[in-house]
Amino acid sequence: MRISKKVVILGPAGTGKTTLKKIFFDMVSPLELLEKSLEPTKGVDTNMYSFFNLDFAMFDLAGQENDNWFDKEKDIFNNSNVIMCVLDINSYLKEILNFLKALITLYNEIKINDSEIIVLLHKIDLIDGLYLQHKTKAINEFLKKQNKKNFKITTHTTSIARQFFFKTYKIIANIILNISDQKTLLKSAFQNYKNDLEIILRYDIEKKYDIRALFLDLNLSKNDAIFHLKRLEKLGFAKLEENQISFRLTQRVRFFNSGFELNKKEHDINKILEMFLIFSNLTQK
Ligand SMILES: Nc1nc2c(ncn2[C@@H]2O[C@H](COP(=O)(O)OP(=O)(O)OP(=O)(O)O)[C@@H](O)[C@H]2O)c(=O)[nH]1
Ligand SMILES: [Mg+2]
Repeated sequence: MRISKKVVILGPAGTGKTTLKKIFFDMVSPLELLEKSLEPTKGVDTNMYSFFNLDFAMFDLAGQENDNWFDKEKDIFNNSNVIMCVLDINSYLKEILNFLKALITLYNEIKINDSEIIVLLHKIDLIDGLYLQHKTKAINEFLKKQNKKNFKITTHTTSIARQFFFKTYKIIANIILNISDQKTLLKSAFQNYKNDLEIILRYDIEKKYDIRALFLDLNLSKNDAIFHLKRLEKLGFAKLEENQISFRLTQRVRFFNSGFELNKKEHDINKILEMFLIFSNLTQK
């Protein structure tokens, strides 16, 4: 049986909502989006995705039209299951708290029954670590006080910059997993992503390799090599070229690897393979 869900992304203008969606749901290159900004969203951008037996619609709202979303157009939140609120952690604390207050008021007013709120405190690459800690703590304490009805509200700190990309990748993977209600994925299913991880750790970025390298280095037959590379292509990590005789790893690998290298010891390899499984099964419809 298929299940359907609705996710609404909102937040003040320019906080990074569309960027996050494009990078993690549409696999667009983070480098591209850091270098060249997107146009501000107008109205609402809607995309449909599937993930195993889940179909979900994402409504990406224009920050410039928040007055409308909180008032005349609040029907947009009807039947939503997840409200993803993206805030720029570099904004004034007062502005952040006011936005959250308005959101909680709206939530209580229109009783978005089953919906949970996920707050992303975004652009942490632009803030000093200690200041980030203080600000996050203040926001969490504020939410605890405001949330008298105890609905589900969680906060995460995120960024698309290289040093935080891996951390954010993991957060978004968990969000997708939670939306789908598939709490744990079968271990056997992600074990076969070991080769994919091996490939992105082994080769240099943007250098062209013959796919026969995968036979020599990892003992993969031509068909298996193409299978793994196609999967990496879907994840945005590789590009097959010249009629599938050569490949290159993309800049996205550099973003992914930076965070990975930083905390290698802490990482549970199974968690990483599970992340690959999650994003490989996310498809835009
Ligand atoms: N430094 C930094 N910049 C970011 C990050 N994420 C997004 N940006 C930048 O933030 C700017 C705004 O991004 P958008 O995704 O268009 O913002 P939005 O929230 O969709 O804005 P509206 O559509 O107007 O509501 C762009 O210039 C992005 O490159 C981040 O993690 N760090
Ligand atoms: Mg936008």
